[in-house]
Amino acid sequence: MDLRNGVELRSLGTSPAAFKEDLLSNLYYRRGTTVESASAQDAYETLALTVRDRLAERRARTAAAHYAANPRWVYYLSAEYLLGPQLEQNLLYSGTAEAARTALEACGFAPDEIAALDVEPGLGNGGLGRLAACLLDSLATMDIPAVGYGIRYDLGIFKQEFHDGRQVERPDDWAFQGDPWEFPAPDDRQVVGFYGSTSVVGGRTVWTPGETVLGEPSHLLVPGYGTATVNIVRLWRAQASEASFDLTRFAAGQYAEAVQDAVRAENISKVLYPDDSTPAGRELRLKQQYFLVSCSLRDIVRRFRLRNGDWADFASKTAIQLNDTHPVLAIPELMRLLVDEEGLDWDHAWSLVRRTFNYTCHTLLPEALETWPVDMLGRLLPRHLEIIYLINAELLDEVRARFPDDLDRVRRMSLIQEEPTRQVRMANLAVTGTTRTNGVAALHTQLLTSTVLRDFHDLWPDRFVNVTNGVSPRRFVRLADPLVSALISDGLGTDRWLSDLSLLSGLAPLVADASFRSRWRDVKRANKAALGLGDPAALLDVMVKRFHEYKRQQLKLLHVITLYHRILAGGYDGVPRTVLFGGKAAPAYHAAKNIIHLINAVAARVNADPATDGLLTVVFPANYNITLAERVIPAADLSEQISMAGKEASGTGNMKLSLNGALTIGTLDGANIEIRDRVGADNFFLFGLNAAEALTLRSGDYRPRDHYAADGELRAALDVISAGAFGGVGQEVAASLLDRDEYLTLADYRSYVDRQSDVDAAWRDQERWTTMSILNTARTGYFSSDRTVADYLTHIWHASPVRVDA
Ligand code: F58
Repeated sequence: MDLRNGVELRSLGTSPAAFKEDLLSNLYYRRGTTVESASAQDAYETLALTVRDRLAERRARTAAAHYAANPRWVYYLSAEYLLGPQLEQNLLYSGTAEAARTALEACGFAPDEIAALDVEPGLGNGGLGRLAACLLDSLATMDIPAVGYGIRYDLGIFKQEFHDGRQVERPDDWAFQGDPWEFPAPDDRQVVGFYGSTSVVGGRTVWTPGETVLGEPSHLLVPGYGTATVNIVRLWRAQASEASFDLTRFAAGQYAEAVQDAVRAENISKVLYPDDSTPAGRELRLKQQYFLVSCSLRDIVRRFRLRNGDWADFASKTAIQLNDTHPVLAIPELMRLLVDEEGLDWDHAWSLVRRTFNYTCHTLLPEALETWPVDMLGRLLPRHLEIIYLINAELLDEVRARFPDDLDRVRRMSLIQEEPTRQVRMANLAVTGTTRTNGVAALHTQLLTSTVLRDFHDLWPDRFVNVTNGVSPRRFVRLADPLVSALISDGLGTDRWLSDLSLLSGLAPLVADASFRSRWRDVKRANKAALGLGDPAALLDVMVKRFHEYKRQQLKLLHVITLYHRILAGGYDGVPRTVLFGGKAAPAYHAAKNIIHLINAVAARVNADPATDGLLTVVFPANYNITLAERVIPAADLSEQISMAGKEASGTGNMKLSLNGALTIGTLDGANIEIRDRVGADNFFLFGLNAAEALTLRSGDYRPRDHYAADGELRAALDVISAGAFGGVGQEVAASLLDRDEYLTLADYRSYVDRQSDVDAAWRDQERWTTMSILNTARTGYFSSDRTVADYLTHIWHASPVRVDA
């Protein structure tokens, strides 16, 4: 295939000399400067361009190969992507890391200083957004034709600062200098409607929006590892249409009024919502969701039409994954496009819609299941509400036919909640309008089908499947931990494990090799030293994740205070520890912010007390993000996965840490169960109630004060907090634990603290610990996102790879 219209283009070399030549040429022609006068920013941007060009060439070949194949596409719709820093990834995937370093040094630039200018696009809150990024990485690595669709927020997840120990949120203006990785695609812009009214013209419903906004796309490259495939993630940014600028008002000197409509339009993609598990009743968020869905579906249809003419083929060419309920308006939107705009009959359209979409659920918290006020949705999207009512009528007919006389079931399953206020239930719509609904870990799927989505499971058991989460071994082992990666490759005699993580099992026999164990220990030690927090000889005990009461950072803190008390009492027999916390709390989540504040207060006290010297240090670096995760995870010895059983859908930090050789202390929750099954009960510190026990306790007469009364160490820890030793915030936290303890922290305290003594015992025997650590890595190859994608392909997407010639 001739991609270059007969023109012989120079191929972009990856040797240091070729790289340097292009670097200098780009500096000159694209930045208009020279080595002598270039700033660090010039050097960074030029480096980015030089790397990007090499991937752009692969991208062009990928697009051509995909066009020729006319395959079934996988489209991932997600309101969030936590992509992580792009430079290091693109250097690795383009095979130019070494050449770039050599070339930069030859030009007199400091590679590390330049790499530090790479800003991560923080377009997500946490696990859900990072999972989306890992799946895109694996789709490209596995040569699956795929596009990720999302929103190009001007402001990503807020930057966290601590002021007197309190979390303060600062805007994350991540692209303030322009993002060198971004490819604008203005030709593919879309017009999105809101508000207005519907009418019937010639038998077809017509929606006449009252307001329109432009969606401007740009994309980032998503290279595969060890393959020529480069996919894209296309992000939409809201732009005011020309008509929204009011020239009459401007002429009259009303400058603010002249642009107010334009400002309102552009607010749609202004900021990522930082809420965690609280349904945001904000119209702007609903607008964001529809904006994403409307732009993306029109783009998908445009792409379908490039090679296909018959709507009957749409579902066989298109698999759209809905990442949680945020893009679920895609279901009524595709119905609208097919029925109102394309003139398909309802039943044909519904069959295509159902065969196109699938839905991933990421929660078990009933309060996190999205609902939207019927009034608001009907005002913003009048036609979509009509369509939702039509879908609901068919759903409820089916429920009544299957379960006659079960009125309560009909009420529960309806897409519309009636009491106490009328709301559209997005999860119900998602299950109804898709072929498959998946949970993200075995326990999660089992609990989904037996609790929150039980009625739907009764009606359509075959719609439900489990797809356990996974993480990218490229990002979270190779890039995060180059030292352990080199050791693994050395031990296995190959680096093929990077695209076939099951090969890690070959490390297991090496636990018998004393020199391998000693090198493993040295790597861990070096990673801790590089992190620079606490003594590298101490056990690094890590709890990194969003702050939420169900995740129980407060339990970890009670343990810290207990250790502190033991030290003060003299005769402390635990091992030296550095306890590291990392994570953000939603700005409006008062209780979670209190816990952050309290941790900082305890850390200040513990660290300032000479009694703890060499025994206990508490660190809490601010602004945990992918960049920081890549430094913390390879250094960790102990991974804290201590949520109340039955609450964490899966977790992915648990996988990243175990894969990097940290041992887990955890409950039987989420994917912890599957991790423990694989690494073996002897290599995992289990504690606490299981999901069934937790449920029973919570639904009975749970009395946290009984635990307080019965356990001297727990009492002592809560007493100092209650007494205000760490400020008023501690009193609030203690009161909430003693009076409610919604997440059974006190019930699990003794089991947790005792299990931590087993951790100490294991750590004291460094040979034993190292063996356990290596076995964690050797046995967790299953948690590669490549395996996750393989599962989605088999059970849900049914799409095949398209190879791009190297
Ligand atoms: C997480 N959800 C789950 N939500 O909590 C975690 O167990 C799971 O491993 C992960 O998804 C991936 O499946 C999560 O991260 C969010 O970030 C919400 C996004 C929308 C706003 C509210 C928070």
